[in-house]
Amino acid sequence: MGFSTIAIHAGNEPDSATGAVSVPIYQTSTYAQEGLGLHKGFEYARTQNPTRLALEKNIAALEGAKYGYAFASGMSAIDAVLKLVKAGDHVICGDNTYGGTYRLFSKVLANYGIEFDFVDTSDILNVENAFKVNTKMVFVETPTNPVMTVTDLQAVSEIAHAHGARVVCDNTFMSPYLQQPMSFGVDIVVHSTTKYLNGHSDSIGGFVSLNDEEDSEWIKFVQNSIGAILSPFDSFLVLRGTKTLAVRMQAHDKNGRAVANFLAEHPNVQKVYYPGLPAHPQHELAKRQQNGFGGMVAFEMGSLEKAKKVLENVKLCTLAESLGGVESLISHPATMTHASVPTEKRDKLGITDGLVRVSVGIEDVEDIISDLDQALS
Ligand code: P1T
Repeated sequence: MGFSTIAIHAGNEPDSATGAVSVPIYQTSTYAQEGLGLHKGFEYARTQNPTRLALEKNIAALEGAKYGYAFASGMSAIDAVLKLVKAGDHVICGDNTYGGTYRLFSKVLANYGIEFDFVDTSDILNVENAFKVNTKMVFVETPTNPVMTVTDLQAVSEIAHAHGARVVCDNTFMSPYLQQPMSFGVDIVVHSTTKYLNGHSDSIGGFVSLNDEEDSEWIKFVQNSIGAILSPFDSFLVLRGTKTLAVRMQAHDKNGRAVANFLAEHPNVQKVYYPGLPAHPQHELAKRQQNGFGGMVAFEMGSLEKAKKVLENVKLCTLAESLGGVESLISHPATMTHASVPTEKRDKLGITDGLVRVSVGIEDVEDIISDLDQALS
């Protein structure tokens, strides 16, 4: 079956009680049991909820995975995946990830005896050289937030598997429509469903997809034990969102390319970060690995003052954190999404005070471009 058919139908069977075509919001905390140990597979809503279950089947199918679990946020999904490693284990992580991921790893999980090394995974030699005897996981984001560096998922998977380590890919920026990490050997895919999967900037959520049965049982156990579950209402919203994922991503991709090309030609813009541009260092890899380039674009203005002028003069684009919604958002990574990354590290990565990030929405692209144009000039 094709992607859109799966998006619309997987997990979306008519409701068994009423025939409702749209999966109902099962807003309940618990379920009546007919007798001791006699129930319909639902005991308590932290453990099981039919709306969440429908979404779990849906996104797992979109990622080509056997199992899927929905969490209260992207961060709680990532945290659950990191519960697959223990004190004394070593994790290799891309040096540019969402700032919150870096914060979770370096400021929280490092306190529990998990060792992290942050390397530029776009150069496979860095990954190879970072392995230690205790390396159990490689965590990559591709393209990265916000400088859009692309990592070769197949090469990383081959090296990691040769060392007996799992590969985790944060697929938030691409969505399963534009990138299928498991087809390159990735073991676990995580998402902030807050972004493209939900697509309407009205829900916070996260997702873990995987194929290994033992790891899947553990993630399910962690989901229930810690309880960072996605609510029934949010599950409904994301399930509704994924039905239009393909058409939205086509529109984000089209608009993203147009905005990146416009910015690349603009005299006031010093540099554009977008894998769809031939000048991008991993353009060829992105063409091979992705089914498009998406709607995330970052650009360098040269100074905080110039960046500020753009950020404060846009009218259609909204100055806000987050991404992946139908509306265009503009942000300043250094002080917003990546404020928790130390300044020297930010400078090294290119997350300068002059860097501006746009989540290109699906408005009419001429309107987005003319808004950026007037703000730039
Ligand atoms: O916000 P939350 O749903 O917890 O997701 C965290 C997260 C994980 N992974 C990536 C690649 C992300 O971009 C995010 C969240 N990012 C933003 C809020 C942002 O504006 O970049």
